[in-house]
Amino acid sequence: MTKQPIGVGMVGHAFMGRVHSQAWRSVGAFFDLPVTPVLSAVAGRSADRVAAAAATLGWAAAETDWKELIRRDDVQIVDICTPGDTHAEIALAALAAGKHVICEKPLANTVAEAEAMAAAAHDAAARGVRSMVAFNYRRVPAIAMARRLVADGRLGEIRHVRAQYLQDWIVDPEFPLVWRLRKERAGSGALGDIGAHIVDTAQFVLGDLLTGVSAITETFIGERPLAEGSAGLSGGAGGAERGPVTVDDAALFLGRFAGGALASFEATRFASGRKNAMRIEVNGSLGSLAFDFEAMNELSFHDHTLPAAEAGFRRILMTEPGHPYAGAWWPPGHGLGYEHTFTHEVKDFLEAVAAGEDPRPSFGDGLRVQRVLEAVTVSAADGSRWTAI
Ligand code: 4PW
Repeated sequence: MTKQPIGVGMVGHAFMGRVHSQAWRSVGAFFDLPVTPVLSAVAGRSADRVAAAAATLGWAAAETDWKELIRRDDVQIVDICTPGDTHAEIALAALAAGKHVICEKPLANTVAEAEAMAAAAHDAAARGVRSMVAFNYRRVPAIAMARRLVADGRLGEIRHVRAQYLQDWIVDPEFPLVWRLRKERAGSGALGDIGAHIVDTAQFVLGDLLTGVSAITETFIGERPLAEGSAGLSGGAGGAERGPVTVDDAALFLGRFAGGALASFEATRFASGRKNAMRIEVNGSLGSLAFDFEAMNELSFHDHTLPAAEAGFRRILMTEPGHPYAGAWWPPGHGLGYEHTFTHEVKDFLEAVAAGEDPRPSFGDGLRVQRVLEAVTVSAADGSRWTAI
């Protein structure tokens, strides 16, 4: 049976645009979807670069103005893969034009922008227009499994959450001042870029919300060489001139969940040797679980109801057909990678759009994360004062 095509238009074609393109291209080959995504057009500021990206990444057309992309009749979904300073304007315009929107994280650079986006998304949903914020780690099989174990009561009462996101790509003081290190583009540093992921992941796994935080943040390297056309995490050349780093290099905070769990969070780009260690450990009255993205196909689980002599953390390989998403891919033991989390994300998004349902995480979920980020910033600026969310 021929499936209804649905046109996608993507804004931005750097790191996130490349990984989203891969997801849109491959999702229909692995999941039996109610609709078929068509890679209609990609938008970018430079005509040469966006044309090259369209050819390489598989988009049928290229636009140099995202407003033109939104206007296209062959675009029903707008996928926002740009830095945070443009999210609100693009998302609001797309929703107003009746286009479904998937937007990279963090949802926005400020709470005010996120509020406007969540309100517009709420209104649009009443008109059948859907939106989602791209917290892709929810779609790691082990993270989805962790949520399932908590929801099924296998961990009992949740007492502790320990979440970390550790990277090391700016340890070198000569690493250039890329957009992720500039507040006017990124909103914040490690806090919004990677701290947002562990806040969302912890709230997702627990099915609970943070109610307050106490934080410290630090910028270890105050000045860096100005970037010369750098591509983000991979750096690129730095010029002779220097400029100020205007975001945090690291953000650490304590938090309290509504359900009573105590949490600690650590987001840093200065954990030398740690490349993309997105980790979470949850301890409950009946058991514990632990995950590290650097071994993303594994989930560790301790069943505290077993006799002490038999209990202890055991490693579960997340590649069985019964594990979330895993059955669509390879035979047991053959593992998934970073890119699959985005394929799962667009799969869930397309299914929700086709079913006329609101996908999660919603812009409202993104706003709640934004409020946590804001509370962390306020607390850190005020001697770690306890700050309610
Ligand atoms: O979303 C995050 C990015 O902005 C990712 O999870 C990792 O950190 C990879 O790049 C950055």
